[in-house]
Amino acid sequence: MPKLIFPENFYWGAATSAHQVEGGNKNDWTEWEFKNAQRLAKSAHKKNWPDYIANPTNGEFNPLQKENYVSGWAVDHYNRFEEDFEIAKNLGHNAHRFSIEWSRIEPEQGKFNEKEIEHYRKVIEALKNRGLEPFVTLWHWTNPLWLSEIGGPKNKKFAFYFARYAQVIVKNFGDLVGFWLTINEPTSVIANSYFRGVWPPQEKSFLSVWSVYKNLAEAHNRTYETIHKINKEAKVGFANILHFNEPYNAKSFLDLIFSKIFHYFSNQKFYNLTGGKNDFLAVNYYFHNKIKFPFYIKNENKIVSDLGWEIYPEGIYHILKNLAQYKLPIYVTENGVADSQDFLRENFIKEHLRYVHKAISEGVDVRGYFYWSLLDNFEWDKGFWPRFGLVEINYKTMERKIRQSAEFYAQVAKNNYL
Ligand code: IFM
Repeated sequence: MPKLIFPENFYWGAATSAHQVEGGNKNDWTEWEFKNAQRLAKSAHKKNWPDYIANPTNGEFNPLQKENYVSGWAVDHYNRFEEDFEIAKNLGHNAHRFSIEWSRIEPEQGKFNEKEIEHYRKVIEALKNRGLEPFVTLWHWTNPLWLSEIGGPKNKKFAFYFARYAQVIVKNFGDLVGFWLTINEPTSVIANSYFRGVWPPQEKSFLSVWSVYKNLAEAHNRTYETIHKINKEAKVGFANILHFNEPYNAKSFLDLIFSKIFHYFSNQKFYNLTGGKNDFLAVNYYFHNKIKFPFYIKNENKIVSDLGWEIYPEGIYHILKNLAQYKLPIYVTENGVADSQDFLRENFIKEHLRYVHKAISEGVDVRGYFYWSLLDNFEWDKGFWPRFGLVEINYKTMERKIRQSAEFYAQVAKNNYL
């Protein structure tokens, strides 16, 4: 393969989110985990798990244990962020995406915790001191308890509360942060929390779906203005999970129509609601869907992750090509694989980057790539067993071990070529 050189000043990094790595949080997810861990472990018994997942050799979390489903101390990143950023720096990263935990900053409505603000200042400084550009997410799904008690993102005043919290953050860190992501993957929350009813607050309601689309978009739009009032130079966007959707049978009218409807709701609608208030586009890419009427998503690929997710690197190319129409800089803010054995990860990264490069070579303005995730972490309702990290975590000792695929990615990042 010829050398694939990436643009100058390309950002190479990895991403995390507060609830998944910090540990010691107290929010709507932690409450839900305590109430649902037993049920989740019980329903895992209905599945046939490969031995390496049901009985991991290190004796750590498996899907059949209820402890797997409680985030608890997560990977103790709250206390070990310096160590983790040192690893990222040594792996050649020059950027890092992380999120601020709203429930720490505003544990009671309208009362902002100076100590936690100070904590995140240290986090941001720790990145900057190591030459890592911070990409800061303001909402990666978790809500303070006072907010979830009044409906979370369903509450009509959600946008007001969110912009108020964002203002506090940006006033404090506006001098240090150039890239802000308001909302992470709005459609993941809409689909899983309000349509399929599998995440808190486990609703299945079209009315809720509708109001959450509206309120999250309004939260983004208000916050876009708020951030720019404080810092004109700041770049603001939201992280959109984009699926590459195709009809299962291209000749079937119904498959075609349904794939277009699915595409609209999963990829397009939220963007339209933000009405151009984006300084860049942030793409999280994981899925290729073949849509078969009635709404059946067929996954045919033989190579799948530990979570059974299809690996389809070409999809990222089609998505990036499609985004070129908006004429905005693009960052891939998540792309990763659950692979506890580290069998697939190197090739996963290589192939996705090959397609990112193809898009760039055809004129698409992609300026960065963030692997999901820097560390193994708490994968929401699946718990700890899926392992996405470049760095393996021993959950008993919290020891960090760099995976071989991380060394491969480090070479790409250091060389700026594949
Ligand atoms: O772990 C999640 C992350 O929080 C959001 N994007 C997808 C990842 C993998 O499921």
